[in-house]
Amino acid sequence: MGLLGTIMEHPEEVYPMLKLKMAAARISKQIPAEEHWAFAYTMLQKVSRSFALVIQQLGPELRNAVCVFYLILRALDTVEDDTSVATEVKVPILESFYRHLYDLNWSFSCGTKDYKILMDKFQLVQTSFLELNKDYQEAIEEIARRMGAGMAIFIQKEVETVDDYDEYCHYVAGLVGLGLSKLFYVAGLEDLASDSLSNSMGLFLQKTNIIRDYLEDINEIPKSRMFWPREIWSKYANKLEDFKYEENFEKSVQCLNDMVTNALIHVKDCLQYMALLKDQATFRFCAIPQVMAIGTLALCYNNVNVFKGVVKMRRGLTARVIAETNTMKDVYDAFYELSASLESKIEDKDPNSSLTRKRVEEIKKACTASGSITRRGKYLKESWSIYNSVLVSA
Ligand code: IN0
Repeated sequence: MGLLGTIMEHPEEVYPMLKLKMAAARISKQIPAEEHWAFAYTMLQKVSRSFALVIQQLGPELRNAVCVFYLILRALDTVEDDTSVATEVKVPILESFYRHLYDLNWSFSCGTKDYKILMDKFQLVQTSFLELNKDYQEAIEEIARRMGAGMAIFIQKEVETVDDYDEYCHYVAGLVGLGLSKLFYVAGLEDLASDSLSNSMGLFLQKTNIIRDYLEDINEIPKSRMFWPREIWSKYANKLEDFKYEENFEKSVQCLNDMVTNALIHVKDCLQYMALLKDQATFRFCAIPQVMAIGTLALCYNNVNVFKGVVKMRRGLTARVIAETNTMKDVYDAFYELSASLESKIEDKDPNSSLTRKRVEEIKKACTASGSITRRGKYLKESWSIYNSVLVSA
């Protein structure tokens, strides 16, 4: 939707969108002078626009550590994702990646577009990494080591069971949660969160991405990479590809709803993790992606468009989440309303309807038990309607 469309149909999104645009413009002018830090912050903006903005709001020391951590994880991801690199080459690189962080002569060219630039100029990321305090370096190194080892395992193995699915998501996202909790602790801003809650934060985000990206991942060239566990999809089809064909859409949506119901398991832990945060900037940094995730799940639930294109929240809605997620009360409001919106889409004929209802009720209860919900209904106004989402054809 263009600006004119937003003004006409969602006027309440106009101010947050302008605010976001201005913040983005301000930040793009604040690029540091030194070449390696300039590269790090420019890359960050290229690979993740709205996330870059939230990172920029962290204090300077933590901001540098998180920026470097993010780019190192993106580099690992680029190696893992590049289907044109042979397994025999890829596995040892993933396993030894953490050691190369200290070796300025190391490089490995792969990926495409911005990710190829990231890999080709990785030396600049390493130079930034080497300027961080030792405690930050050690935390990042440990996560890169464990994640690389886990990715190497799953290069050679499919996601069969729900346990495999949780294990894969632990390596690529749960460990990010453990690493970030450690960085917040080292910065002196937060108590050290438990591994289990930190892990859940990552799992909830990653499962949401895996659900939303079904079509993009299945159509991946030269070879599709799939993360939906066989234990779930085999209840609805013989092959995972079958879901993209119109004649199977009824089963496709049932499987989708099963996957969403599985992701909802993590919400209670995520709320608990966020409730324990003390620093305002750290809180926003953690909470914004979480609110986006529950919004995306509500949007994807029972939505056949997941199998026809990429289902995304409107840009204006994203701008509102960024502007209006400031306190734990905002988070409870958002989770309450967005899970209620998901609940309104549950149909009795869905094979998992009672389980989905039970999980949504638990989330709503966790939100109201906090006693801080006052403006109930805010998200249910027509303006927050998640149905007017963007459907980008894949
Ligand atoms: C992230 C996470 C992230 C942020 C804050 C706290 C976290 C706690 C535990 C685990 C992850 C946490 O957030 C980003 C969000 C992001 O990149 N959003 C994209 C939108 C999109 O659709 O991709 C954007 O462009 O804004 C995230 O998704 N991941 C991530 C990666 C590194 C770091 Cl340091 C933090 C990726 C993933 C796989 C979910 C962990």
